[in-house]
Amino acid sequence: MGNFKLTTVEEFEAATEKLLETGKKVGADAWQYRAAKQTPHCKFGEQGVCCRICAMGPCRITPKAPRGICGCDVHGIVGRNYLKFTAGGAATHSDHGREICHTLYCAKPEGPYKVKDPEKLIRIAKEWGVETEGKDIYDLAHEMAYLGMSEYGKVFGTQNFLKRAPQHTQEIWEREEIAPRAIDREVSCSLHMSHMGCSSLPEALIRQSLRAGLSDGWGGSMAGTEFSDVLFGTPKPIETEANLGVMVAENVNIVVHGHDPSLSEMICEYADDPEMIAYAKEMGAKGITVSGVCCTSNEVAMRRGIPMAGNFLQQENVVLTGACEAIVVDVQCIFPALGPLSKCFHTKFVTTSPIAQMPDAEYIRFNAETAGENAKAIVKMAIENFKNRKPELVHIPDMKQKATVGYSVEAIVKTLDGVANSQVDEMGTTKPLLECITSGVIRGAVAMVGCNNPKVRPDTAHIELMKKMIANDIIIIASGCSAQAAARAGLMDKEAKELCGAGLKRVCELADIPPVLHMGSCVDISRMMILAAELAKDSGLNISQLPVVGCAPEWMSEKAVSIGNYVVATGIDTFLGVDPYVSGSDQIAQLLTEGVRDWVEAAYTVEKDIDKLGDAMIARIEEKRTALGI
Ligand code: MSK
Repeated sequence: MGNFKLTTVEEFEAATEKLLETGKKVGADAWQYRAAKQTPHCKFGEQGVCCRICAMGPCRITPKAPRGICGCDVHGIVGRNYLKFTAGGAATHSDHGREICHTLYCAKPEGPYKVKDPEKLIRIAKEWGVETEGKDIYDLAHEMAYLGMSEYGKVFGTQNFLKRAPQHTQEIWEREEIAPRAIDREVSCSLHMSHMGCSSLPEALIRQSLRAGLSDGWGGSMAGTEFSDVLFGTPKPIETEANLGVMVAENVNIVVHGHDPSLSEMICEYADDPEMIAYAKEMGAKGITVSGVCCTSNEVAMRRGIPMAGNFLQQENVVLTGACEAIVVDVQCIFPALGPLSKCFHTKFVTTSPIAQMPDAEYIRFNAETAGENAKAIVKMAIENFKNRKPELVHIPDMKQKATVGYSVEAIVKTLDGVANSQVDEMGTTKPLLECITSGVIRGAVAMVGCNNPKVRPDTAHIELMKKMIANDIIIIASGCSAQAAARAGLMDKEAKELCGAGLKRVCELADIPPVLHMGSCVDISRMMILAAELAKDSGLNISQLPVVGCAPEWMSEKAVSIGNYVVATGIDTFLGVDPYVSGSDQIAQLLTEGVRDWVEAAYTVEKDIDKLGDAMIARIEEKRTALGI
């Protein structure tokens, strides 16, 4: 095993403690203190039984008051809240996808945005029935971008990407009337249905929750992923590092945070510019280090090997190092706390999107047409801020791990197929992976996704569950903050094969992969759907028969609920470690954990005990194997 050693959660926590001490010296607030002040949480909110969708209330359901003023019962209230939550998540991911389509629409041969994967663009165009022969690649890019944006408001029909699903899955979606139509329509329809005086029937509300989720996973998120690959390149395995120790004390540190690679790609581009590096040296630094937080970090790690400083609950820590010249954000999962926190240090908190504007920030509006100038201005601002550091506050925890990232579906297929030069216009085959699964060398796969949540000891659930799975020969594909937890712990180091059961260890050695495969950001959970679809098609099985489950043990955002809905609606059992505010209605809880199985062949399991959650996932995988006789 050489010098390989996982970084433990205790070590993460010790590093955080030290940073919080720095914070105390400058009067900084932190999520740890705010979480303590916010607990215990409101029970009505936790159970989902508070209704404030009209101005007659707010109403909250108790044994003495079993109905709201309009007469809605607890099941209608919990169901409507769940649907609204889903709509928020679907809208968010999908709007990200729309922005990416717009960036593609602005792509030009002279840049700053170019088409980096023309083969993938042609492949998608053919799928969508668009003529590609003899077309200039930029004309095709603009045509596809326009069509991509049209998916959001298409008048008739369902999402183009649904055809990627196996026939059986498509039939389920049609039969159950959950095949998503226009993406915006599903979000809009969800808000309509959950308006005062519309749906209060649990089945109708949950059915629409699945449909809105599908409009995200097989619509907006898939557009975000696929067209990001066209623009910035389809990820391939690449080496990087993870944890706060990737920040370099002698350098100008720029931290990118958020989700949309249109911004972070440009920041990386200009931070690499010799003119900017020379300027940084002139200002007294040795160079420029860009690192990332949250999903934007996953995006640039997968394509450029940019190191990952941390995940969701580490975002304040990067500022607390005292060595962050600028934290540059776009959209989603950004703490408004970064504004006041940055004021305690020299850090510039730079917001860039009209979608995510916050107090105490420097707002540099970023858009695709002026991306180059905007990125240059931000990098320059960070460099000029280096001289304002307070050396006595600088402390970067000396901890980082090696990670191999960049496992897109294309990369997984190519790596496991061992075909170095497979045809670029084809997906290739998942048969080698299937053989590993059917022979039992690998027992199954878990898609580990989602955030951190102060309700769960941060990262523990992700890391402990992954360790348990790989020890049981279950391979992990990971995305979002779950992927970063794995990378920071060392589970994406190829040496982590030593923690695997004999079967998975052998596969890791033969294919030269880590046991936890980094599949990207939150929108990239659409990659997992494509992988499941390909596995089903190549095996002749239904997706729900595959020994594959999804898991979000520390989730917190609306997006995560939307994701959960599309993963379940795709036929994949999904395991949650945090309750989605539905415990107040036994009918809604029953539907989500059992009832939807009759519609889509999968359902949720909610279990807060991490050990039991892991056991339940293994049991489900083994159940599916037994049913297949393998
Ligand atoms: S960033 S949604 S905290 S995974 Fe995509 Fe992480 Fe969750 Fe945000």
